[in-house]
Amino acid sequence: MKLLTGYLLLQTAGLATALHPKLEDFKQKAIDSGVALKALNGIALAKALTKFSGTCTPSKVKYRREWRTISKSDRRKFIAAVKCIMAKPSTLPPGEVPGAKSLYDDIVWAHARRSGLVHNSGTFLLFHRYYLHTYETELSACGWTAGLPYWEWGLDITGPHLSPVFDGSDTSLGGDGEFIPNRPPFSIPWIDPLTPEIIIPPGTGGGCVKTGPFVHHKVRLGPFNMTETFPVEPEDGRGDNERCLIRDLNKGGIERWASFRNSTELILGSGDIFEFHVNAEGDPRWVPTKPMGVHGGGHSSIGGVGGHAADPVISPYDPAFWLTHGQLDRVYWIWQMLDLESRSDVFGTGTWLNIPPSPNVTVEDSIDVLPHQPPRKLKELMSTVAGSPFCFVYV
Ligand SMILES: *[C@@H]1O[C@H](CO)[C@@H](O)[C@H](O)[C@H]1NC(C)=O
Ligand SMILES: *[C@@H]1O[C@H](CO)[C@@H](O)[C@H](O)[C@H]1NC(C)=O
Ligand SMILES: *[C@@H]1O[C@H](CO)[C@@H](O)[C@H](O)[C@H]1NC(C)=O
Ligand SMILES: [Cu+2]
Repeated sequence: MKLLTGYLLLQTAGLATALHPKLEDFKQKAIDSGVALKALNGIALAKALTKFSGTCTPSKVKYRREWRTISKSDRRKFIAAVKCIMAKPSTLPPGEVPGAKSLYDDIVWAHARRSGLVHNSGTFLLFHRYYLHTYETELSACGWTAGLPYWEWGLDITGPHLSPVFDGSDTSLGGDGEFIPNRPPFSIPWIDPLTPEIIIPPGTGGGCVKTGPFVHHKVRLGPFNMTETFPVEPEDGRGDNERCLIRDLNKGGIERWASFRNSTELILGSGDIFEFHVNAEGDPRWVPTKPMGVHGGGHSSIGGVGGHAADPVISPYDPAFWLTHGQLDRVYWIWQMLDLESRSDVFGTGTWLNIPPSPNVTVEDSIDVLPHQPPRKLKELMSTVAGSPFCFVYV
Protein backbone atom coordinates (compact mmCIF):
# COMPACT_ATOMS: atom_id res chain seq x y z
CA MET A 1 0.00 0.00 0.00
CA LYS A 2 2.78 2.37 0.99
CA LEU A 3 4.67 1.49 -2.13
CA LEU A 4 1.64 2.22 -4.26
CA THR A 5 1.11 5.63 -2.66
CA GLY A 6 4.76 6.49 -3.24
CA TYR A 7 4.46 5.42 -6.82
CA LEU A 8 1.34 7.52 -7.34
CA LEU A 9 2.98 10.51 -5.70
CA LEU A 10 5.98 10.13 -7.94
CA GLN A 11 3.76 9.87 -10.96
CA THR A 12 1.87 12.99 -9.95
CA ALA A 13 5.08 14.90 -9.29
CA GLY A 14 6.45 13.72 -12.62
CA LEU A 15 3.35 14.88 -14.43
CA ALA A 16 3.40 18.27 -12.72
CA THR A 17 7.04 18.66 -13.73
CA ALA A 18 6.21 17.74 -17.27
CA LEU A 19 3.38 20.26 -17.44
CA HIS A 20 5.06 23.12 -15.57
CA PRO A 21 8.79 22.46 -15.23
CA LYS A 22 10.64 24.70 -12.77
CA LEU A 23 14.31 25.34 -12.13
CA GLU A 24 14.02 23.60 -8.71
CA ASP A 25 12.90 20.40 -10.44
CA PHE A 26 16.41 19.88 -11.76
CA LYS A 27 19.68 19.19 -9.96
CA GLN A 28 22.47 21.67 -10.71
CA LYS A 29 24.41 18.86 -12.35
CA ALA A 30 21.52 18.19 -14.74
CA ILE A 31 21.34 21.88 -15.61
CA ASP A 32 25.07 22.25 -16.21
CA SER A 33 25.42 19.06 -18.24
CA GLY A 34 22.55 19.74 -20.64
CA VAL A 35 20.37 16.92 -19.31
CA ALA A 36 17.77 19.46 -18.17
CA LEU A 37 17.73 21.33 -21.47
CA LYS A 38 17.32 18.08 -23.34
CA ALA A 39 14.41 17.12 -21.08
CA LEU A 40 12.80 20.50 -21.68
CA ASN A 41 13.18 20.02 -25.43
CA GLY A 42 11.41 16.68 -25.01
CA ILE A 43 8.50 18.24 -23.11
CA ALA A 44 8.25 21.07 -25.65
CA LEU A 45 8.24 18.55 -28.48
CA ALA A 46 5.51 16.45 -26.88
CA LYS A 47 3.39 19.57 -26.49
CA ALA A 48 4.14 20.82 -30.03
CA LEU A 49 3.04 17.52 -31.54
CA THR A 50 -0.48 18.12 -30.13
CA LYS A 51 -0.74 21.53 -31.75
CA PHE A 52 -0.66 20.84 -35.47
CA SER A 53 -3.11 22.95 -37.42
CA GLY A 54 -3.74 24.31 -40.89
CA THR A 55 -1.53 22.77 -43.54
CA CYS A 56 1.06 21.47 -41.07
CA THR A 57 0.74 17.73 -40.48
CA PRO A 58 2.92 15.07 -38.86
CA SER A 59 3.93 13.81 -42.30
CA LYS A 60 5.04 17.27 -43.45
CA VAL A 61 6.74 18.61 -40.34
CA LYS A 62 10.45 19.34 -40.62
CA TYR A 63 12.68 18.17 -37.78
CA ARG A 64 15.44 20.60 -36.94
CA ARG A 65 18.38 18.68 -35.49
CA GLU A 66 21.67 19.38 -33.79
CA TRP A 67 24.56 19.31 -36.28
CA ARG A 68 26.35 16.29 -34.83
CA THR A 69 23.20 14.15 -34.70
CA ILE A 70 22.99 14.40 -38.50
CA SER A 71 24.82 11.67 -40.42
CA LYS A 72 28.03 12.65 -42.14
CA SER A 73 26.59 11.97 -45.57
CA ASP A 74 23.61 14.18 -44.77
CA ARG A 75 25.91 16.93 -43.50
CA ARG A 76 27.67 16.83 -46.86
CA LYS A 77 24.28 17.15 -48.57
CA PHE A 78 23.45 20.16 -46.41
CA ILE A 79 26.79 21.78 -47.27
CA ALA A 80 26.15 21.15 -50.97
CA ALA A 81 22.81 22.95 -50.66
CA VAL A 82 24.49 25.94 -48.98
CA LYS A 83 27.02 26.05 -51.82
CA CYS A 84 24.13 25.90 -54.28
CA ILE A 85 22.64 29.08 -52.71
CA MET A 86 26.08 30.70 -52.95
CA ALA A 87 26.33 29.73 -56.63
CA LYS A 88 22.90 31.04 -57.69
CA PRO A 89 22.93 34.56 -59.14
CA SER A 90 21.45 37.54 -57.35
CA THR A 91 17.84 38.31 -58.20
CA LEU A 92 17.75 41.85 -56.82
CA PRO A 93 16.81 44.64 -59.28
CA PRO A 94 19.95 45.63 -61.21
CA GLY A 95 21.82 48.50 -59.59
CA GLU A 96 19.98 48.44 -56.27
CA VAL A 97 22.70 46.57 -54.39
CA PRO A 98 25.61 46.41 -56.85
CA GLY A 99 27.74 44.25 -54.54
CA ALA A 100 25.15 41.46 -54.39
CA LYS A 101 26.34 38.86 -56.90
CA SER A 102 24.73 35.72 -55.51
CA LEU A 103 21.48 34.65 -53.91
CA TYR A 104 23.48 34.28 -50.70
CA ASP A 105 24.46 37.98 -50.91
CA ASP A 106 20.78 38.83 -51.48
CA ILE A 107 19.80 36.99 -48.32
CA VAL A 108 22.50 38.76 -46.30
CA TRP A 109 21.16 42.06 -47.65
CA ALA A 110 17.65 41.13 -46.47
CA HIS A 111 19.10 41.13 -42.93
CA ALA A 112 21.39 44.16 -43.39
CA ARG A 113 18.62 46.41 -44.68
CA ARG A 114 16.44 45.64 -41.66
CA SER A 115 19.16 45.62 -38.99
CA GLY A 116 18.05 48.87 -37.37
CA LEU A 117 14.53 47.55 -36.94
CA VAL A 118 14.98 43.92 -35.88
CA HIS A 119 17.62 44.02 -33.14
CA ASN A 120 16.94 45.18 -29.59
CA SER A 121 13.38 45.71 -30.74
CA GLY A 122 10.01 43.98 -30.45
CA THR A 123 10.44 42.10 -33.73
CA PHE A 124 13.83 40.55 -32.93
CA LEU A 125 12.82 36.97 -32.13
CA LEU A 126 10.16 36.58 -34.79
CA PHE A 127 12.05 38.36 -37.57
CA HIS A 128 14.93 35.96 -37.06
CA ARG A 129 12.56 32.98 -36.98
CA TYR A 130 11.11 34.14 -40.30
CA TYR A 131 14.60 34.82 -41.64
CA LEU A 132 15.73 31.25 -40.82
CA HIS A 133 12.62 30.00 -42.62
CA THR A 134 13.68 32.03 -45.67
CA TYR A 135 17.01 30.22 -45.70
CA GLU A 136 15.42 26.83 -45.04
CA THR A 137 13.13 27.45 -48.02
CA GLU A 138 16.08 28.28 -50.29
CA LEU A 139 17.97 25.23 -49.00
CA SER A 140 14.95 23.15 -49.92
CA ALA A 141 15.04 24.52 -53.48
CA CYS A 142 18.70 23.43 -53.50
CA GLY A 143 17.94 19.84 -52.49
CA TRP A 144 18.09 19.96 -48.68
CA THR A 145 14.49 19.24 -47.76
CA ALA A 146 15.07 18.35 -44.11
CA GLY A 147 14.98 20.92 -41.32
CA LEU A 148 17.64 23.55 -40.82
CA PRO A 149 20.31 22.18 -38.46
CA TYR A 150 21.15 24.00 -35.23
CA TRP A 151 24.29 24.24 -33.11
CA GLU A 152 23.90 23.45 -29.38
CA TRP A 153 26.42 25.87 -27.83
CA GLY A 154 26.51 24.04 -24.51
CA LEU A 155 28.17 20.98 -26.08
CA ASP A 156 31.20 23.10 -26.96
CA ILE A 157 31.89 24.93 -23.73
CA THR A 158 35.45 23.61 -23.77
CA GLY A 159 36.01 25.51 -27.00
CA PRO A 160 34.31 25.72 -30.39
CA HIS A 161 37.72 25.20 -32.06
CA LEU A 162 37.55 21.63 -30.66
CA SER A 163 34.04 21.00 -32.01
CA PRO A 164 33.11 18.77 -34.96
CA VAL A 165 31.03 21.75 -36.10
CA PHE A 166 34.24 23.71 -36.77
CA ASP A 167 36.94 21.07 -37.27
CA GLY A 168 37.63 22.13 -40.84
CA SER A 169 36.66 18.74 -42.27
CA ASP A 170 34.26 18.26 -45.18
CA THR A 171 31.48 17.54 -42.67
CA SER A 172 32.00 20.78 -40.76
CA LEU A 173 31.01 24.40 -41.34
CA GLY A 174 34.67 25.14 -41.93
CA GLY A 175 37.53 25.66 -39.52
CA ASP A 176 38.66 28.54 -37.37
CA GLY A 177 40.18 31.67 -38.84
CA GLU A 178 43.94 31.66 -39.26
CA PHE A 179 45.47 32.37 -35.85
CA ILE A 180 46.66 35.94 -35.47
CA PRO A 181 48.66 36.42 -32.25
CA ASN A 182 48.95 39.53 -30.10
CA ARG A 183 45.57 41.02 -30.91
CA PRO A 184 44.06 43.47 -28.45
CA PRO A 185 40.71 42.59 -26.87
CA PHE A 186 37.55 44.09 -28.28
CA SER A 187 35.48 46.47 -26.23
CA ILE A 188 31.86 46.55 -27.30
CA PRO A 189 30.85 50.15 -27.86
CA TRP A 190 27.37 50.20 -26.40
CA ILE A 191 25.55 53.39 -27.17
CA ASP A 192 23.70 53.06 -23.91
CA PRO A 193 25.72 54.54 -21.04
CA LEU A 194 24.08 52.21 -18.49
CA THR A 195 25.91 49.17 -19.73
CA PRO A 196 29.23 48.21 -18.24
CA GLU A 197 31.96 47.87 -20.81
CA ILE A 198 32.09 44.37 -22.30
CA ILE A 199 35.58 43.15 -23.03
CA ILE A 200 35.97 40.22 -25.41
CA PRO A 201 39.48 38.72 -25.28
CA PRO A 202 40.70 37.39 -28.64
CA GLY A 203 39.98 33.75 -29.44
CA THR A 204 41.83 31.05 -31.34
CA GLY A 205 41.58 32.56 -34.85
CA GLY A 206 41.31 36.12 -36.08
CA GLY A 207 42.12 35.69 -39.76
CA CYS A 208 40.60 34.13 -42.86
CA VAL A 209 38.95 30.70 -42.70
CA LYS A 210 41.48 28.42 -44.42
CA THR A 211 39.98 24.95 -44.04
CA GLY A 212 36.74 23.20 -44.82
CA PRO A 213 33.93 23.59 -47.33
CA PHE A 214 33.73 27.40 -47.35
CA VAL A 215 37.33 28.46 -48.00
CA HIS A 216 36.28 30.10 -51.26
CA HIS A 217 33.19 31.78 -49.81
CA LYS A 218 33.39 35.56 -50.27
CA VAL A 219 32.06 38.35 -48.12
CA ARG A 220 31.03 41.19 -50.42
CA LEU A 221 28.61 43.69 -48.88
CA GLY A 222 29.57 46.07 -46.10
CA PRO A 223 31.02 47.11 -43.84
CA PHE A 224 28.01 49.20 -42.95
CA ASN A 225 28.35 52.31 -40.87
CA MET A 226 26.12 51.54 -37.89
CA THR A 227 25.58 55.14 -36.88
CA GLU A 228 24.25 55.97 -40.32
CA THR A 229 22.42 52.77 -41.13
CA PHE A 230 20.23 52.66 -38.04
CA PRO A 231 17.34 52.63 -38.53
CA VAL A 232 16.95 53.32 -42.25
CA GLU A 233 18.16 51.14 -45.09
CA PRO A 234 21.89 51.70 -45.38
CA GLU A 235 23.19 53.57 -48.41
CA ASP A 236 26.88 52.85 -47.89
CA GLY A 237 28.19 49.29 -47.97
CA ARG A 238 26.10 48.16 -50.96
CA GLY A 239 29.08 47.82 -53.29
CA ASP A 240 31.24 44.80 -54.06
CA ASN A 241 33.95 44.81 -51.38
CA GLU A 242 35.13 41.24 -51.89
CA ARG A 243 37.05 39.76 -48.96
CA CYS A 244 37.58 36.50 -47.09
CA LEU A 245 35.38 35.15 -44.31
CA ILE A 246 36.96 35.93 -40.94
CA ARG A 247 36.44 33.82 -37.80
CA ASP A 248 37.75 33.96 -34.29
CA LEU A 249 36.33 30.96 -32.46
CA ASN A 250 36.04 31.94 -28.86
CA LYS A 251 35.10 29.74 -25.96
CA GLY A 252 34.48 32.76 -23.72
CA GLY A 253 31.28 33.46 -25.64
CA ILE A 254 29.85 30.11 -24.53
CA GLU A 255 31.32 30.05 -21.02
CA ARG A 256 30.08 33.50 -20.14
CA TRP A 257 26.76 33.74 -21.94
CA ALA A 258 25.65 30.62 -23.83
CA SER A 259 26.30 27.62 -21.57
CA PHE A 260 23.73 24.93 -20.83
CA ARG A 261 23.10 26.73 -17.56
CA ASN A 262 22.55 30.05 -19.30
CA SER A 263 20.02 28.61 -21.80
CA THR A 264 18.22 26.55 -19.15
CA GLU A 265 17.96 29.47 -16.70
CA LEU A 266 16.67 31.67 -19.51
CA ILE A 267 13.88 29.20 -20.27
CA LEU A 268 12.90 28.38 -16.71
CA GLY A 269 13.52 31.83 -15.26
CA SER A 270 11.42 33.82 -17.72
CA GLY A 271 7.74 34.18 -16.86
CA ASP A 272 6.67 36.35 -19.77
CA ILE A 273 7.90 37.65 -23.11
CA PHE A 274 9.39 40.75 -21.48
CA GLU A 275 11.68 38.65 -19.28
CA PHE A 276 12.49 36.15 -21.98
CA HIS A 277 13.24 38.70 -24.68
CA VAL A 278 15.35 41.20 -22.73
CA ASN A 279 17.43 38.39 -21.22
CA ALA A 280 17.84 36.44 -24.47
CA GLU A 281 19.12 39.53 -26.26
CA GLY A 282 20.83 41.08 -23.24
CA ASP A 283 19.02 44.37 -23.76
CA PRO A 284 21.19 47.00 -21.99
CA ARG A 285 18.15 49.12 -21.09
CA TRP A 286 16.51 46.37 -19.04
CA VAL A 287 19.31 44.07 -17.94
CA PRO A 288 22.38 46.33 -17.84
CA THR A 289 24.29 43.92 -15.62
CA LYS A 290 23.64 40.98 -17.97
CA PRO A 291 24.50 42.28 -21.41
CA MET A 292 24.93 39.96 -24.41
CA GLY A 293 22.47 37.22 -23.48
CA VAL A 294 22.62 33.78 -25.11
CA HIS A 295 22.15 35.50 -28.47
CA GLY A 296 25.28 37.61 -28.12
CA GLY A 297 27.11 34.67 -26.56
CA GLY A 298 26.46 32.53 -29.63
CA HIS A 299 27.60 35.24 -32.03
CA SER A 300 30.74 36.07 -30.11
CA SER A 301 31.73 32.41 -29.78
CA ILE A 302 32.11 32.30 -33.59
CA GLY A 303 33.01 35.90 -34.41
CA GLY A 304 35.12 36.67 -31.32
CA VAL A 305 37.24 39.72 -32.05
CA GLY A 306 36.78 40.99 -35.61
CA GLY A 307 35.05 37.93 -37.08
CA HIS A 308 32.08 38.39 -39.39
CA ALA A 309 29.71 36.40 -37.17
CA ALA A 310 30.07 39.13 -34.55
CA ASP A 311 29.01 41.90 -36.96
CA PRO A 312 25.40 42.79 -36.16
CA VAL A 313 24.61 43.83 -39.74
CA ILE A 314 26.29 41.22 -41.96
CA SER A 315 26.72 38.26 -39.58
CA PRO A 316 24.69 35.99 -41.93
CA TYR A 317 27.77 35.95 -44.19
CA ASP A 318 29.16 33.29 -41.86
CA PRO A 319 27.45 30.01 -42.79
CA ALA A 320 27.46 29.18 -39.06
CA PHE A 321 25.11 32.13 -38.44
CA TRP A 322 22.14 29.95 -39.38
CA LEU A 323 23.04 27.31 -36.83
CA THR A 324 23.65 29.66 -33.94
CA HIS A 325 20.39 31.46 -34.68
CA GLY A 326 18.74 28.06 -35.05
CA GLN A 327 19.79 27.36 -31.47
CA LEU A 328 18.48 30.73 -30.29
CA ASP A 329 15.15 30.02 -32.00
CA ARG A 330 15.15 26.55 -30.43
CA VAL A 331 15.57 28.03 -26.95
CA TYR A 332 12.77 30.51 -27.72
CA TRP A 333 10.64 27.65 -29.10
CA ILE A 334 11.15 25.45 -26.04
CA TRP A 335 10.19 28.37 -23.78
CA GLN A 336 7.11 29.12 -25.91
CA MET A 337 5.94 25.54 -26.24
CA LEU A 338 5.96 25.01 -22.47
CA ASP A 339 2.94 27.35 -22.42
CA LEU A 340 2.23 28.56 -25.94
CA GLU A 341 -1.10 30.21 -25.13
CA SER A 342 0.43 32.69 -22.68
CA ARG A 343 3.72 33.02 -24.61
CA SER A 344 2.43 34.33 -27.92
CA ASP A 345 3.13 38.00 -27.30
CA VAL A 346 5.84 40.51 -28.20
CA PHE A 347 7.75 43.08 -26.17
CA GLY A 348 9.53 46.21 -27.38
CA THR A 349 9.25 49.01 -29.86
CA GLY A 350 9.96 48.97 -33.58
CA THR A 351 13.47 50.44 -33.59
CA TRP A 352 16.92 49.44 -32.31
CA LEU A 353 17.13 50.49 -28.62
CA ASN A 354 14.11 52.65 -29.50
CA ILE A 355 16.36 54.99 -31.53
CA PRO A 356 14.59 56.96 -32.92
CA PRO A 357 11.55 56.50 -30.65
CA SER A 358 8.81 54.34 -32.16
CA PRO A 359 5.52 52.80 -30.97
CA ASN A 360 5.37 49.47 -29.15
CA VAL A 361 5.21 46.54 -31.54
CA THR A 362 2.00 44.48 -31.39
CA VAL A 363 1.21 41.03 -32.73
CA GLU A 364 -0.92 42.72 -35.41
CA ASP A 365 2.19 44.39 -36.88
CA SER A 366 3.88 42.80 -39.87
CA ILE A 367 7.44 41.97 -40.83
CA ASP A 368 8.85 40.74 -44.12
CA VAL A 369 12.02 39.25 -45.56
CA LEU A 370 11.68 40.96 -48.93
CA PRO A 371 11.99 39.99 -51.68
CA HIS A 372 12.14 36.40 -50.46
CA GLN A 373 9.19 36.19 -48.06
CA PRO A 374 6.07 38.39 -47.99
CA PRO A 375 4.92 40.49 -45.03
CA ARG A 376 3.33 38.43 -42.26
CA LYS A 377 1.65 39.50 -39.07
CA LEU A 378 3.73 38.64 -36.03
CA LYS A 379 0.88 36.58 -34.62
CA GLU A 380 1.20 34.25 -37.64
CA LEU A 381 4.82 33.53 -36.67
CA MET A 382 4.18 32.40 -33.08
CA SER A 383 3.39 28.74 -33.69
CA THR A 384 5.87 26.69 -35.69
CA VAL A 385 3.27 23.99 -36.40
CA ALA A 386 0.39 26.02 -37.83
CA GLY A 387 1.53 25.58 -41.42
CA SER A 388 1.27 29.21 -42.40
CA PRO A 389 4.10 29.81 -42.90
CA PHE A 390 5.89 27.35 -40.56
CA CYS A 391 5.86 23.61 -40.13
CA PHE A 392 8.87 22.58 -38.04
CA VAL A 393 9.88 21.36 -34.60
CA TYR A 394 13.19 21.00 -32.78
CA VAL A 395 14.45 17.60 -31.66
C1 LIG B 1 29.90 56.91 -40.14
O1 LIG B 1 28.90 57.89 -39.96
C2 LIG B 1 29.25 58.90 -39.05
C3 LIG B 1 28.04 59.78 -38.84
O2 LIG B 1 27.52 60.26 -40.03
C4 LIG B 1 30.48 59.65 -39.60
O3 LIG B 1 30.87 60.63 -38.69
C5 LIG B 1 31.61 58.64 -39.81
O4 LIG B 1 32.72 59.29 -40.42
C6 LIG B 1 31.18 57.50 -40.69
N1 LIG B 1 32.22 56.49 -40.71
C7 LIG B 1 32.59 55.86 -41.84
C8 LIG B 1 33.66 54.82 -41.68
O5 LIG B 1 32.11 56.11 -42.93
C1 LIG C 1 26.36 31.52 -17.62
O1 LIG C 1 26.61 30.26 -17.05
C2 LIG C 1 27.89 30.14 -16.44
C3 LIG C 1 28.04 28.71 -15.98
O2 LIG C 1 27.91 27.83 -17.06
C4 LIG C 1 28.02 31.14 -15.31
O3 LIG C 1 29.31 31.10 -14.78
C5 LIG C 1 27.71 32.55 -15.84
O4 LIG C 1 27.70 33.47 -14.78
C6 LIG C 1 26.38 32.58 -16.54
N1 LIG C 1 26.18 33.88 -17.16
C7 LIG C 1 25.10 34.63 -16.93
C8 LIG C 1 25.04 35.93 -17.66
O5 LIG C 1 24.20 34.27 -16.20
C1 LIG D 1 4.86 50.47 -24.39
O1 LIG D 1 5.30 49.43 -23.57
C2 LIG D 1 5.86 49.84 -22.33
C3 LIG D 1 6.44 48.63 -21.62
O2 LIG D 1 5.48 47.64 -21.49
C4 LIG D 1 4.78 50.53 -21.51
O3 LIG D 1 5.31 50.98 -20.28
C5 LIG D 1 4.23 51.70 -22.31
O4 LIG D 1 3.15 52.28 -21.61
C6 LIG D 1 3.77 51.26 -23.68
N1 LIG D 1 3.43 52.44 -24.46
C7 LIG D 1 2.26 52.59 -25.04
C8 LIG D 1 2.06 53.87 -25.80
O5 LIG D 1 1.37 51.75 -24.99
CU1 LIG E 1 20.23 39.60 -36.74
